[in-house]
Amino acid sequence: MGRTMEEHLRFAVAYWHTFNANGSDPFGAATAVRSWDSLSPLDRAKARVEANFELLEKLNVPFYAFHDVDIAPEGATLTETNKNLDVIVAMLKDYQKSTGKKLLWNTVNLFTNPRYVHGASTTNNAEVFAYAAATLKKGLEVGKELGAENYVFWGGREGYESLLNTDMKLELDNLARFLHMAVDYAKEIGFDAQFLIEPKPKEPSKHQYDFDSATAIAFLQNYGLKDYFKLNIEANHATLAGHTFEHELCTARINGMLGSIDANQGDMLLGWDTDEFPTDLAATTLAMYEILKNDGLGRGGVNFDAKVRRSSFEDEDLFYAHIAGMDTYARGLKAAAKLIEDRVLDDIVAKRYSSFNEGIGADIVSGKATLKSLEAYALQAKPIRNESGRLEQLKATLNDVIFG
Ligand code: GLO
Ligand code: NI
Ligand code: NI
Ligand code: NI
Repeated sequence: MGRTMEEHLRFAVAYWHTFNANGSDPFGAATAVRSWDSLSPLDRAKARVEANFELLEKLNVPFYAFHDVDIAPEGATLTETNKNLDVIVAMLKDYQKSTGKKLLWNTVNLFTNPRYVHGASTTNNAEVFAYAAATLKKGLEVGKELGAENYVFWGGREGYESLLNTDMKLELDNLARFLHMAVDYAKEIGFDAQFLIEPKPKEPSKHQYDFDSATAIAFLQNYGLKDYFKLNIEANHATLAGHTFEHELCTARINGMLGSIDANQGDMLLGWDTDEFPTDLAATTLAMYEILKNDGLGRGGVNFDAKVRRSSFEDEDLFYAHIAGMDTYARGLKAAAKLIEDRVLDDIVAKRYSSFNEGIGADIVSGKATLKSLEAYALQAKPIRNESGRLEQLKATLNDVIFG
């Protein structure tokens, strides 16, 4: 609380969904035509840098985010790939300096290249692990060079298809080793970004190791990594896991692990990560409610991990999409602030749990109660009548606050 809307809504544009996405899907070719389509890969990458900063400038968005492969073409060897990266990173650095735009987070793509067919750090092949580690090392160096405020680990193919041929224990141990190496190297080179794990279930592997917030938190805790990471929660990943966005945010928040968000929304009728721009005001209100309860996202932000539909392929659509997304979050923030200010939910929640404030309830909360003392209480208790949850009242009030 006490922050400006800009401080609460540190918007970021996702490089991979703006200029790298072109409307292709498994059944259809690209629909978007770009001015750089006929250029060589490196020249195309340079043209995209210019377009990226033009978009940030015109939208008045302060941050952007990318994977290594979004900004520069992969070469035939690691050396060549790193050389391409150096050229583009130098260019991005100049643009950051002259425009004041910043990098919310970067990451490396450890899922598209066929070498990652069985995963990256959770692969069965030690050579693939080594290549992924070398790629991660470069990603951390790039992040440091560009002053990234966060660094994201989405476990693209960190999961498995079948237990019949999988050593789950070794794969999880290796994932932890990989993350420990990242923590150590970041310390070594003085890269002080907040590390973020982005949980996601089901896609692309059948069993993703970072299924949801609770699973990721338990993993980090088991392997002594909890102090070095927070979570980047994506709305569409939450719904794929069978949760609401606010459930995932709340789980992260109450564990002190809420770091940043990937803002988008899924489609109720489609069972995959459709990455639509957020336009559901009730959903952004409840999300911003959790974020305000968290006292904001700190160094994190609101990254639009969202793409325009393939039937909307004019350059202009990119602007409308981001504007709609930002408006939906700004209105959600206002409504959430009002919910807190008027104690709409807080009062009812406090009343619902008030029995824990005194008597036997206070004994339970303080740890004084035992099964024996509780039995003694229950033996002489009168018939119990529970408090009403007041859910219908809350829903009516919520509509009022959101829609006026
Ligand atoms: C995929 C993820 C992905 C991540 C980002 C980090 O579903 O949402 O887009 O946000 O790429 O790798
Ligand atoms: Ni994402
Ligand atoms: Ni996603
Ligand atoms: Ni997504």
